[in-house]
Amino acid sequence: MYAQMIKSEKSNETPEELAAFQARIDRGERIEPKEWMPEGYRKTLIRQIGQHAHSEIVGQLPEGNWVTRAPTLERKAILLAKVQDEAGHGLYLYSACETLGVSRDELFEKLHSGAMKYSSIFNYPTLTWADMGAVGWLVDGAAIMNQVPLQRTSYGPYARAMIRICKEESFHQRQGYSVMMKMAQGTEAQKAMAQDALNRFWYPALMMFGPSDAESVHSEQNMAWKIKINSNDELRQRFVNETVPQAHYLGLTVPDENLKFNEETGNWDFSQPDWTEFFEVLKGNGPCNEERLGARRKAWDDGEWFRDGLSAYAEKSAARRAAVAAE
Ligand code: BYC
Repeated sequence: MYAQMIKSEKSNETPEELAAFQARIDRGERIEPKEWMPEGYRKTLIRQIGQHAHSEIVGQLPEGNWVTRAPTLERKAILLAKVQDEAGHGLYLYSACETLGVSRDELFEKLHSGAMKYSSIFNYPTLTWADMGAVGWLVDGAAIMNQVPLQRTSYGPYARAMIRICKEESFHQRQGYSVMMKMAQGTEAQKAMAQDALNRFWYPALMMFGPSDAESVHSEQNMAWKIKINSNDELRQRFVNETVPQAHYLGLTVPDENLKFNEETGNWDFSQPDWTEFFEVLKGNGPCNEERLGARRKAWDDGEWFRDGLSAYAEKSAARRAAVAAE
């Protein structure tokens, strides 16, 4: 019903309404679900929040891969908690997305058909235990860099979901760094595994921030609407500045020959990732795209009996309540 309400307002967008909406954003006001919003704002939020929710759910897969093979009971318990947190993040974000008039079933259908994306990073494999360290340290580290500013995003439900998500992501980043520390201070073989994980995850982590500002399609409008607070390149640079000293502290080498501290700018100069590879991954041609989507489609199909059971129970209960009310 809410979706219909929004759609019926869509054709009547006037320049005055759009200007008034922009003025609210510029004053730093939060936009809440039942308030008027331009159709473009609603659509881009569904795209970004939906993609983010899918990333959390698909992001469980590469880590779930290591739950049964964690080296100690303690590491296993920590990893399990982290993977469960990701499911929770997905649920907050799907709920935030639903307030925009799209159903969860529609979002899943779009994920399964390939019409909606999830973060490129999850199309890379996790080959060794050290990858659990690299994912926590670099992938969650990049996610936090992107998501902390999103706590101030203009759409209320998204901004509020981000507050809790960011707290949990900090724990995830710490657990990753702790795994890396243990490996980096271990035997030569363990240190080599940690270095190998850094080598494989460094550039895919840089890709998480999206294409360069010059190639970004949505940045300008999304920044004007405060759906996005910082540009892709800005956040990527911040991530490199924070992460390089952490790699040095571990005694590991960032796999970039051009990495150099720039005294003038105060930033680390670094090499760009291979953007051709990035766009290929987005098109579905990454190393694990098929496996990841296959796992999600299978989970959906395998869960059909359970969803049917829930709906049948809900229908029966509603009918019983109606019968009681009619007596
Ligand atoms: N992967 O105009 P642009 C996590 C697409 S992980 C896939 O710059 P925008 C987690 C983009 O969608 C992180 N696609 O886009 C961590 C657009 O294509 P469409 C999840 C990407 O939206 C550990 C096109 O490229 N976080 O949470 O302004 C464990 C042009 O890009 C990527 C979020 O999603 C990518 N890396 O900026 C578990 C944060 N980059 O849609 C989970 C919220 C770009 O027009 N999202 N594209 O077909 C954002 O902040 C922004 O959406 C992005 C991209 C910075 C990602």
